Amino acid sequence: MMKLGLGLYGNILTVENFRFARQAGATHIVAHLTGRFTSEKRIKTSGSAEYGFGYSDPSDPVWTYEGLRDLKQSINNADLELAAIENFEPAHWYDVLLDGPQKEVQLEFIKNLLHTMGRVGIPVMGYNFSIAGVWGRNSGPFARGGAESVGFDAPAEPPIPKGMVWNMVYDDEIFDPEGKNGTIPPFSQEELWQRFAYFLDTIVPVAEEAGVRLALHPDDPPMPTLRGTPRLVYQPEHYQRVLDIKPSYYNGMEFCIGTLSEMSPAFGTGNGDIYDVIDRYSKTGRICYVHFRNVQGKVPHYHEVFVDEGDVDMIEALRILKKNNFDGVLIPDHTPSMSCDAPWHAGKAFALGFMKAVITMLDRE
Ligand SMILES: [Mn+2]
Repeated sequence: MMKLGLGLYGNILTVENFRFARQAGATHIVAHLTGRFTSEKRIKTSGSAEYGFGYSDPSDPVWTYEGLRDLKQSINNADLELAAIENFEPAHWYDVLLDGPQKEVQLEFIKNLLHTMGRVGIPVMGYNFSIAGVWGRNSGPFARGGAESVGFDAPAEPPIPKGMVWNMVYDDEIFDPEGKNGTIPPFSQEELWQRFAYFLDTIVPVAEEAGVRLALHPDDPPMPTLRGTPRLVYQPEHYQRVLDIKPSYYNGMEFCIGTLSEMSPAFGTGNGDIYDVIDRYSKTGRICYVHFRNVQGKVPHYHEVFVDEGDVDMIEALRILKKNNFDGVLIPDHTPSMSCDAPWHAGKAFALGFMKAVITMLDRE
């Protein structure tokens, strides 16, 4: 049976929001932990678009055994399960992505983290093996009724300044928004796949030992390159390559229907049929959990919209997942903000209500 979850970012992982999730019918939480720590450095680097999603602080105590244990406990206390953590802190693994001098030390950190998650009982680690990360989106009244949402419209792509990866600053000393201290040099797609294969070779055996599944999110937005750096999974067939590198239950997917729908056949060999893609990958048993999101358009021009007004028939998407016995967690991904006193909550509640109704309907059929 498919399970309903809600993704919550670090600073909104509150008891009140756990109750909100429960009230909307969710049984699971996905905790997005990066950049949640409000240190002095974070304050210094926030407030400017060039700093992207802000400062990634390696010393956030949530990444310790006690931190993760207490997080899980507070979620369990609200009668919810912690389904997954989402995303490594960029400050913890930038040289794994960049193939830099701290790579081996950082891989050791990740191994320890997975063991810690195993001890605490957190079954999934969602991540995104990406240099540019989520970047370049604009926002506007793109969804029904003029609801505020995000989109992508082929922006100019300045190179990434040193000290930044995944759209977050990890080194305040060298980061300069204008790139005066240098930018990340160009490298090839194959080089990126080599870095990724090395990561999987090193980490998947540890994930198996720890009982924690690795769940890779595709590149959002799924452009072949972004800011002069290659992207790993920007076509549906790239997921197959990910699965084949390490054929293990513990090497899985954070299956983002929105991002998959944004993928353009113009950049690959697929036919662009999202239902084929959902069918093919849900048959593998390697989907750890689903990002449930709908869009209009494909890269390099698309808008994120409400779940029931995008290009994908989301009822059909759920029907295919059920047919293939997917029994994991689905969370609403980004949702349009609705015009009221609680724009974020209303957007999530709308998506959760839709999902709950369709899942219930399919269970009855
Ligand atoms: Mn997503």
